[in-house]
Amino acid sequence: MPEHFQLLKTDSVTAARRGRLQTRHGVVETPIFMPVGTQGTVKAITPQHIQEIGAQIILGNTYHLNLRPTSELVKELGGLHAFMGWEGPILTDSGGFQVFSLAKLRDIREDGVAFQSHLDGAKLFLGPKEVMTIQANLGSDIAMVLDECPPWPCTRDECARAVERSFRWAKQCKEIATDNGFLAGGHHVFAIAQGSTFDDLRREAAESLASLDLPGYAVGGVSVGEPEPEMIKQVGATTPFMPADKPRYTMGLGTPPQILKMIALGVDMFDCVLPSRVARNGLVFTPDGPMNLRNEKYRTDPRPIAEGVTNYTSRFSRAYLRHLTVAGEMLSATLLTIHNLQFFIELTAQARAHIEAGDFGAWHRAWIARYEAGAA
Ligand code: PRF
Repeated sequence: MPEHFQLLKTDSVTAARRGRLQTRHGVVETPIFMPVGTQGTVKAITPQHIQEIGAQIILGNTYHLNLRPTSELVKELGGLHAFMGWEGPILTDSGGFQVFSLAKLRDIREDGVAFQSHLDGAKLFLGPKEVMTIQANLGSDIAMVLDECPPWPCTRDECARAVERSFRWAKQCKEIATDNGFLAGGHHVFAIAQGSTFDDLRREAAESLASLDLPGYAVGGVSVGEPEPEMIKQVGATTPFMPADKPRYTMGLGTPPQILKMIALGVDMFDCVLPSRVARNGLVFTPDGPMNLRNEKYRTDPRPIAEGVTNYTSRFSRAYLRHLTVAGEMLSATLLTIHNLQFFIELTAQARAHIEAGDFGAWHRAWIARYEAGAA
């Protein structure tokens, strides 16, 4: 058992796991939802709120932070934790995926990705060396390797090439993180298994990456446009071949039911912009499905967002929150972000409690049934 990750319990009915991950900035109890802080801020809330909603770890992003303000400046100012005033663990994505989705004129080569900044068109390049140096400059607790996420749908040949290249890049990232003392300093590096919709390529990706013996492993290339059953199938085709004694992370997922289904497949870590992004548009999550506060029917509603859901925002009425949202007040974004992120974080806390209690299987099915009945 590696000393940075303890597997405390595995569910007997599903593949759900209860674990504990040690980082340089503290312990993360898994399964866990991680709020996204792409630009060195979880949009609309302060680090004090991040702590108060129960977040144990947040995300940052190589692509964005290196374009602006640059990782060199962040390093000069003491690293990302000091720069943004967050003392807990930070996981950073490597940037390749954001190049594919944001940058102009990208060119994937064997040594990395050449692209033009979406901000000013500057010609830039990210290879294994660059992404590991940037993440070391940021002082990331968990750095992701550079990977190639093939589009959905893609041909088997395209996908096989992306899997092979992602393996080579992962291996180079590990070598760089070994040579520059990043791994020895207690920072973690996680590899990313691609493979699109091809089960055998997913297995090959997971098994070959496992041989690198890295501190953690991620499932990449899911939730890129494929239908939900396909997404769940892809995660289920990957997790059985990932090392059981290392943390597992699916990148960029999902809705509350999707998160519970992934936990049942043995995933430990999640991040998604969904709760914070839709909060800025007046959409909030409840145990009975999502709720659009802009709806006229809440104009005079004195009740909190959801009975039985207690957080800072629950002291305000639906009517007040609707008013703030319709009036375009900034406080709406803050209050609804607090509600949604705490909802996702508490969902994973409940999952942890039910894995410990031994009734996760029945609990997660009932939770999803109620949510979907309300959403219908
Ligand atoms: N790779 C990386 N980051 C990601 C993804 C990926 O495949 C995804 C896909 N769901 C989101 N973020 N490096």
